[in-house]
Amino acid sequence: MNDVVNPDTYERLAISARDNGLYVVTLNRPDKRNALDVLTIEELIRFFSGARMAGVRAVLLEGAGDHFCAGLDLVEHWKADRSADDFMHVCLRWHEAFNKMEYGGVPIIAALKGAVVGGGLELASAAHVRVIDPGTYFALPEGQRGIFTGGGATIRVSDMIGKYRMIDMILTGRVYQGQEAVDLGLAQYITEPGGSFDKAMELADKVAQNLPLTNFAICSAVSHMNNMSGMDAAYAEAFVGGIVNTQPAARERLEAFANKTAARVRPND
Ligand code: 1HE
Repeated sequence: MNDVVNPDTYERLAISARDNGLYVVTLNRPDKRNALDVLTIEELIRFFSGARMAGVRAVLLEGAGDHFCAGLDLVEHWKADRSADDFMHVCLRWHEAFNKMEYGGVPIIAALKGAVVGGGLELASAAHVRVIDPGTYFALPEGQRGIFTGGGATIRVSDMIGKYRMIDMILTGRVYQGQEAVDLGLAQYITEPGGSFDKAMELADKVAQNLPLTNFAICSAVSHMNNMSGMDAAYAEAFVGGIVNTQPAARERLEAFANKTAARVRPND
């Protein structure tokens, strides 16, 4: 077994293999509400840096216990009494982890519940699809804690809900949940109470059946292209399309369409 997917090599993450190259990655520190300490971030970097080459086709990301993630381990941070230089490096490791997730090419479906706050929201926003239930709530309590974001909220949360809503969240501690959170863009799906894991599993299972190179393009190229000018993005898209849309593995699927054996796209019931 590739060490990257060997559950015995992790302390903060529980890793479990399902069918079709689908893996469930669980933040496994429920007694601390899955607060992100240095070790958790290092383990996220290790898993997501090696996932694709280890054959991972999709990841369902969740938290153990009642909450997805309480954000930065405030107790560790307080005890360490870090210098500015030290904390800048902590933030850079967070960026390393979350960039590996967003740009790594492996689809990540987050099954959210309870608190998704501070760095927990930064982590969730590095996933490609977020599923919530009515009890899931989002907040940026940094303003109240006397600190600031450091794991990409200024980029990804602003991107999801707009700059001024993100500023309001961190300034006032505003909490979003339920359908309103979906309507604003914090999540793409809402389920019945307690249903986020099952829905995320259904989606992850579906996504794992796409061709890996196609998923790689979807889960890296779109983010990269969003950082480019329109002209450069169009050029890059043509390039990626040239490679992905001519992959030998796609021919079977294209042939099935041509032969009328492939499923057609239909409206929802
Ligand atoms: C923690 C943390 C944490 C819980 N760091 N230990 N994040 C926050 O400001 C959120 C802080 N946490 C909370 O508001 C609440 O804990 C929860 C809403 C998430 C959950 O409430 P509850 O009542 O279920 O749990 P609790 O009793 O508050 O906490 C249970 C334990 O988890 C307790 O430890 P214990 O040893 O006393 O049992 C808590 O100390 C521990 N715990 N959250 C450390 N965050 C790169 S910059 C990112 C900046 C941020 O992320 S700021 C946002 C920080």
